[in-house]
Amino acid sequence: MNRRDFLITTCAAALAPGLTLGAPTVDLIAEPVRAQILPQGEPSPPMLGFNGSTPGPVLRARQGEVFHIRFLNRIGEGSAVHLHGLRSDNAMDGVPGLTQSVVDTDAAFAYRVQAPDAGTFWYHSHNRSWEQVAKGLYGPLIVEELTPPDVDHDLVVMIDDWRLTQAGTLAEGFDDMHDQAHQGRLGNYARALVQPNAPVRRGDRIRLRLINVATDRIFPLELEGISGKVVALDGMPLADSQDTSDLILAPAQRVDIIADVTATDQIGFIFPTRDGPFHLGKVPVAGENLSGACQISQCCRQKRQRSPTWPTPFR
Ligand SMILES: [Cu+2]
Repeated sequence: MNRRDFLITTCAAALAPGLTLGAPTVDLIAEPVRAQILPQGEPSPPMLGFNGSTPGPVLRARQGEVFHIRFLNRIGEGSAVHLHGLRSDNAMDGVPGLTQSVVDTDAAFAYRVQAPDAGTFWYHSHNRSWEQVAKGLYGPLIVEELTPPDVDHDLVVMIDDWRLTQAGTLAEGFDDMHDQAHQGRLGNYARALVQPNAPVRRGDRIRLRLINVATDRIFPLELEGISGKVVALDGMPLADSQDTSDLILAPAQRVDIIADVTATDQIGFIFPTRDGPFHLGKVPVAGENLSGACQISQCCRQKRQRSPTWPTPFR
């Protein structure tokens, strides 16, 4: 993270709209894309994505439901889709050379999955992943509880870093031996991408689904503007919720938080660095939820029936 990166003001960036899984089959098309990971007005480098964007669309399934994904590979080399963290039939786990053959370019593969567990997962290429994931072949996979916790917003937050050139394109050299000897490729620019990209209100209760999709970077993370608890880690519910301080997300890790919005302007996702706090992204806050605000100020007009304890969201 250099000084120039630190000084770049992050702007709100959206993930692609969601796709509901189930019947009928959903098409997931891996293809070259251009991505505005830098602020508006800066270059949008050529990358890889699903259905026209990186990250790919938020895939949402219901716990226990069977869903079908038709993967179409148009990236110009072999690939496959791994459903990270999800218990599934081995043949549907998307790991070329282990659970299936690589899907050649212009070929397709049909995934049929039944998701036994609710939680926050993600999908990504599992072929030459140090390059294909670093170029953007990933997206969120959400399995919703049959009775989801009572929240006003369910927000997916994907955190990544990229190694960019001064011209704002992705640096080449993915097979660099120096990187591989040092456990992988660290980026020099990082962001948190939020979906949906819409304001919340002070007093709203939100669920945050944080996903670290970086191939190599461990993110310590500070959250501004909310008060709540960690309720699940890596798609697994916690028997006892935990504080949201001292969060650390290693590559591929997920953290689910249920919290009330205390800020009046924005929720901030802060990456503390030796050079100071780096603002990865934000959720704008506009207006006030008076029923929700009583969770904070104990003064309420239209008190909503809500559990006084932090709900455990799974099973
Ligand atoms: Cu994975």
